[in-house]
Amino acid sequence: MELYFAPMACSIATRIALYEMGKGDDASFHRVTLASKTLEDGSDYYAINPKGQVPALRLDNGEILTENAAVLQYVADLAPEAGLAPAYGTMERYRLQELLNFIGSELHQKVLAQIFNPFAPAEAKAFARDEVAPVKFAVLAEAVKGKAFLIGNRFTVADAYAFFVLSLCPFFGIDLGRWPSLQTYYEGLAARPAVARAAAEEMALMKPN
Ligand SMILES: N[C@@H](CCC(=O)N[C@@H](CS)C(=O)NCC(=O)O)C(=O)O
Repeated sequence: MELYFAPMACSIATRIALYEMGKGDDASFHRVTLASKTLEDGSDYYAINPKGQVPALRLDNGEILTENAAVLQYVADLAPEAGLAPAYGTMERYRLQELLNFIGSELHQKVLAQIFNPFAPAEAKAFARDEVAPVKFAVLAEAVKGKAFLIGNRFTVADAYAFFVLSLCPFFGIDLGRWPSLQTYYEGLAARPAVARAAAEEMALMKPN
């Protein structure tokens, strides 16, 4: 299994999932430079993933799987005993899919990706930060009120994806302090050894040599 990632991009959720499951050593990690769509050897990343985005996961049979919601569930299902995704066919599994889609489409793409996009006009960024974010993040804040995890009392891949989104907020002008439940939830996730390890490793890759 090979994970194509960019440091501190949403692909960190898959790294976190692998570490949580104790399967970090079963994967190799290939760094992608998203600006140039190249790998470290200079080769064309579009040849791996025509979408030019991370994450992409090369499975042991050579197939490439993309899209966070699919990649995270695939990885979680490699070790069901780790509990990173509720069992297929259960209502909780649909809740997981509901959350992965909400985090991906509403928080990641409609808010963070807009603020991050260097080509987005200032008005679009301000709208995402000041109008959309408060409404969408309030939903997540409500979902974790008095809880350490989004689903039941176990860490799932939805928490891994939420960690990515929340970790960017302070850099994108979104103050988590306005939602105490989100702040507490985020701090709890950040303190998990697997999450802290993934974040430390990827932060180190962002430092200029
Ligand atoms: N729909 C994709 C979106 C993934 C995504 O937005 N990845 C970002 C990094 S966090 C990316 O690769 N951006 C570069 C680009 O879109 O060209 C998914 O859910 O996996």
